Amino acid sequence: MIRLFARALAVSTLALSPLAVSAHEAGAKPAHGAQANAPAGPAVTLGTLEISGAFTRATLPNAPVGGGFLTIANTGTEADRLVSAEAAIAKDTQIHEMAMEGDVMKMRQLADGIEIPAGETVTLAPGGLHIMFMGLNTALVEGETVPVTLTFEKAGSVTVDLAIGAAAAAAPKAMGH
Ligand SMILES: [Cu+2]
Repeated sequence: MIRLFARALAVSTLALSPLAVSAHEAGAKPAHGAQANAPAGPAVTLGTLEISGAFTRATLPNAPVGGGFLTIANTGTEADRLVSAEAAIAKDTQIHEMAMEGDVMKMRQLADGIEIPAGETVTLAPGGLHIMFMGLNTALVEGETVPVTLTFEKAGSVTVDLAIGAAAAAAPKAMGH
């Protein structure tokens, strides 16, 4: 068992660029119980969208990338779409997903963004959908917050404060709802 697990880790590490591994390492590990829950930024309402549980993780001073996580509930009767994200902390902010391709965990940019179906809730969380900060200008310090502007196809734009949790923080407890 242990040997199989070690091999799976090695394979997934190879499949990702070295930059990506540092940001996603904790999310890709199944050792969920060992992680502390992250604090969450204040919930924000934009039209029929409710955005909550926004957090990111502390990084080392020269870390090249970081991930942003939050929950978007669409209480309306029409689908919307998260089309882009912007943050001053990074040279480029993208929308990504991590997914298994065969036995390998891979990350890719979602050029069309993420659909938020009517009446549904979409969660961006470690190991799955996420906002990716490429080329961090600054270290992310636990206890501080990071403003990120989200743009939706119909609802427009809103700025959300991501609470910075511990380096290996799991999703805030409230995200399970
Ligand atoms: Cu990513």
